[in-house]
Amino acid sequence: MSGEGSSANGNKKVALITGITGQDGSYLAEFLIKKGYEVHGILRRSSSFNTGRIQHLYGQPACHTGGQMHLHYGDLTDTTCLISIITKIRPKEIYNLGAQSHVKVSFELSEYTAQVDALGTLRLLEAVRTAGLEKETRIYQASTSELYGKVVEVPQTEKTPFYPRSPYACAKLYGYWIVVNYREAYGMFACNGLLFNHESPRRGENFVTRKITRGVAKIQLGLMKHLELGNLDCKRDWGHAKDYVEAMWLMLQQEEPEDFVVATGEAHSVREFVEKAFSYVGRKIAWRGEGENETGHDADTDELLVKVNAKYFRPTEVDLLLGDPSKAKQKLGWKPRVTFEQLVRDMVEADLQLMKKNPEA
Ligand code: NDP
Ligand code: GDR
Repeated sequence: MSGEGSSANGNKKVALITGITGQDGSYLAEFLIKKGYEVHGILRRSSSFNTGRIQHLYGQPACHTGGQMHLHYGDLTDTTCLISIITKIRPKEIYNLGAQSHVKVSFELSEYTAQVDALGTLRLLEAVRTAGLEKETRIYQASTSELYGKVVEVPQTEKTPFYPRSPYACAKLYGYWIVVNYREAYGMFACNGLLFNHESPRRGENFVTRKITRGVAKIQLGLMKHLELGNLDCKRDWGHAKDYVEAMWLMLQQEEPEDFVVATGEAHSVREFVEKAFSYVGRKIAWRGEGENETGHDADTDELLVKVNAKYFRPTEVDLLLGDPSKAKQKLGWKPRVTFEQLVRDMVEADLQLMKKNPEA
C-alpha cells in the first residue's frame, strides 16, 4: 500500500475517504484529485479484486502505487486501524462513505449492518477525537433518504421527520444522530448529507437501476432471455453520482457545519425506469397481469422481457421518495446537471459497451 509511511503534507489538503472502492468513493476520489487533494482511502481486505472502480487513479496501475491516491487496509469495524490511519495522515476532511449499503441485504445481515453503518460512524468520530483533531478535521457523513422511509410528508426536506423502514435505515439513523450529537457536544465540523438515490454506470450490480440496464444490454445482445425484478411501482428520486459527490465536498467548504438534502426534485417509478431503458434499444414494453404475476413483453413480438419475482420484495418497502433540494441550491449553489433521461441513457450505453467487450461481465 502506497499510503504506508506517508504523512500529511503541510500545504496540501489531505482527505480520507472510507468506502473509496464504492460507486461514490470512486467519483469523489476523482473529484478531489482534480482539485489537488492528496487522497487517502480505506481498503477492505477481500479474497477477490475490489479496486476495479479506482484502479485508473493510481499513478502506476500495475502495482497500485504512486500518484495522489494512497490506500490503507482498514475496516469500519476495527477501531484500532481507524485511530492509526487518522493519527498518521491527519486529514483535513473525512468522507465517511463506507457502509453495508444494500437495503434488502440489511434484512439478512442486520447486526453486521448496524456494526458498520451505525457503530462504524461512532468509531470514526471517536478516532478523530482520540487523534486530537476534533477542531481541525471536517467530517462528511453519508446519510440517506432511506431515513424518511414511510414518508410523513412529500417532498422531504431537512426538517421532515424520519420513519426508517429497514435495518439499514435504522443503522443510518444512529449514524445521522451521532454526527449531530458530536457536532453539538464537541463543536466538531460534521455534516450529514441526506442524499437521495444516485446512480451511474459504476452503480453496484444488484441495485435496481444497474440491474435493469445490465439486463437490457444482455437481452439486446442475446446473452439473457428476460429480467426478474421485485416491486415495480415504488418511486425514487434518481440523480447521477457524479453530481452528488460535488455536493458532499461543498458541504465541507461552508463556514458552518449543516445538514443538507441532495436530490433532483423529480420522482420516477421502477416501471418507468424499465420502460425508458428498453426504449433506448428500440423496444416498447406491454405489461400484463399484476402483483407477483406481472410480466412485461415486447409490444411488437410479444417476447417475454420482464418478470416479477417475489423473492425481490422487501419485508417493509419504501414506496415513494422525493427530495426538495432547495437548501442545497440556495446555500451550496449546487444543482443536479444530469437529467433522468440522460442518466438512463448513459447507463444503458455503458452496459452495452461493457457486454460487447466482455459478455461474461
Ligand atoms: P457502495 O455499496 O457502492 O460502496 C460502499 C463502500 O463501503 C465500498 O467501498 C465498500 O467496500 C465499503 N465498505 C463496506 N463495508 C465496509 C466496512 N466494514 N468497512 C469499511 N468499508 C466498508 O455504496 P455507494 O457508493 O452507493 O454509497 C456510498 C455511501 O452513501 C454509503 O454509505 C451509502 O449507504 C450512502 N448512500 C448511498 C446512496 C446512493 O444512492 N448511492 C444514497 C444515500 C446514501 P467494498 O468495495 O470492499 O465492498
Ligand atoms: P434503495 O435502492 O433500496 O432505494 O437503496 P435499490 O436500487 O436497491 O431499490 C430501489 C427500489 O427498487 C425496488 N426494486 C428492486 N431493488 C433491487 N435492488 N432489486 C430488484 O430486483 C428490485 N425490483 C424492484 C426496491 O424494492 C426499491 O423500492 C439505495 C442504496 O444505495 C442505499 O444505500 C441508499 O441509502 C438509498 O438508495 C438512498
